Amino acid sequence: MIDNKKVLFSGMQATGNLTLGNYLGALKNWVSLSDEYECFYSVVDMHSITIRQDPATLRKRARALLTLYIAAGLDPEKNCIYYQSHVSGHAELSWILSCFTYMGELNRMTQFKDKAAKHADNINAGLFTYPVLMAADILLYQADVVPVGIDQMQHLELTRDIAQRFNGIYGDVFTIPEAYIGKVGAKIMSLQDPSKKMSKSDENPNGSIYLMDDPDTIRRKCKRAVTDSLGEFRYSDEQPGLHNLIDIYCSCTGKTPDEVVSEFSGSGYGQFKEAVGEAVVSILDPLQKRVAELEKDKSYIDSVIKNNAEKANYYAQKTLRKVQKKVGFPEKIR
Ligand code: ATP
Ligand code: LTN
Repeated sequence: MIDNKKVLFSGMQATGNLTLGNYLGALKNWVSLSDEYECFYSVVDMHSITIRQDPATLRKRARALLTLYIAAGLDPEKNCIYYQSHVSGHAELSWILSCFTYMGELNRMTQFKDKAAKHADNINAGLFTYPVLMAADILLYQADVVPVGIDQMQHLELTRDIAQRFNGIYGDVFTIPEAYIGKVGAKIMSLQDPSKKMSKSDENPNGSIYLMDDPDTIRRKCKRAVTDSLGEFRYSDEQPGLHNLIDIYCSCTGKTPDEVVSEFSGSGYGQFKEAVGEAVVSILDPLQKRVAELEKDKSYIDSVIKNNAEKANYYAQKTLRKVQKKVGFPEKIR
C-alpha cells in the first residue's frame, strides 16, 4: 500500500513498433486502472536485451514507448513512468530471487521455449532467467495487481511462487501479486492468420495494425483482413477472423458483441470491415496527434524521466534494503 492505495505494476518491452494488440490488450486497461491504484509503468529495457538489439534503435524505441504511455492517457504526475534500467534495484533483487528459483521452473516457461526456438543462435542465460527479472520488477514495488495479457500468466504464477517461497522462509516480505486480465481485447489475433496472436515481431506487416500506421494503411489492413466463406454474421469460434474483428470493434467502440451482431447482421463482411477500419482510426488518430505534440516537448519528457526514476528508486530501495537484511547481507556503513 502506498498512501492507502493498492499498488499496480506493469511493463512493456521496447522491442518493436507497438501494435493494436498491445494497445487494446494492455495500455488501454492501464489507463482505466490508473485512478484506482498507485501505479508503476516501466519501459522494461533490461528485458529487451535478452534478444540482440541495435543500441541506437533500442534507445529511440524506449523513448517512443515512454512517450506513448503518456500519450495514451497515463498522467506522469500520478503514475510512475520510468525506464527499468534507471533503477538498479531491479537487477539487484533479480540476483537474490534467482537464488530462490529452480532451474526446473524456468525450464517450463513457454515464452523461453518460443524465443529460444526463434533465436537459436543466441540462447543466452538472460533469456532463460528473464522471468526472474520480471518477478523482481513486480515484487520490488510490492505490487498487488499486474495487468497483463493472457500470454504472461505463466510468468505471473512463477512470480507468486517465488514470493511465497521467500515469505515462507523469511516472513511476510513480499506482497503476493494478482494478475489482471482485461475483459475485452485480452487476445487480439493477427489480421492475416487469426490463429496467431497479433505481435509486433510478426514478419508479415499486414497481420498487425501498428499504432503509428496512417489512416489509409489502417483502412487497407482491415479491408484485407482474413475472414471466411460462410457469409454469416455471427460471433462464433468457428469464424475466428470475424470473431477477432468483432473483438477489435467492440474494444474500440465500447459496444458488446451482441449489439454489433444485430447492427451488422444484414450487411456483408465488407461493410463491417470498413466500420472496423474507421473505429480503429478514430482511436489511433488522436493518440498519434498527442504523440507528435509530446515529441516536440523534449524538456518535458526529460523531466518526467528524471523525476519518475527518482520516485521509483525510492520505493525500490525500501524493498531492497528489507530483502538484503533478511538474506543476511551486512548493513552499509554510512
Ligand atoms: P513480441 O512480438 O516482441 O513478443 P508482443 O507484441 O507479443 O511482443 P509484448 O511486449 O510481449 O508484446 O507485450 C506487451 C503487453 O501487451 C503484454 O501485457 C501482452 O500481454 C500484451 N499483448 C501483446 N500482444 C497482445 C495481443 N495480440 N492481444 C492482447 N494483448 C497483447
Ligand atoms: N514479460 C512482459 C513484459 C514485462 C512485464 C514485467 C509485464 C517485464 N516485466 C512486469 C508485467 C510486469 C512481456 O513480455 N510482455
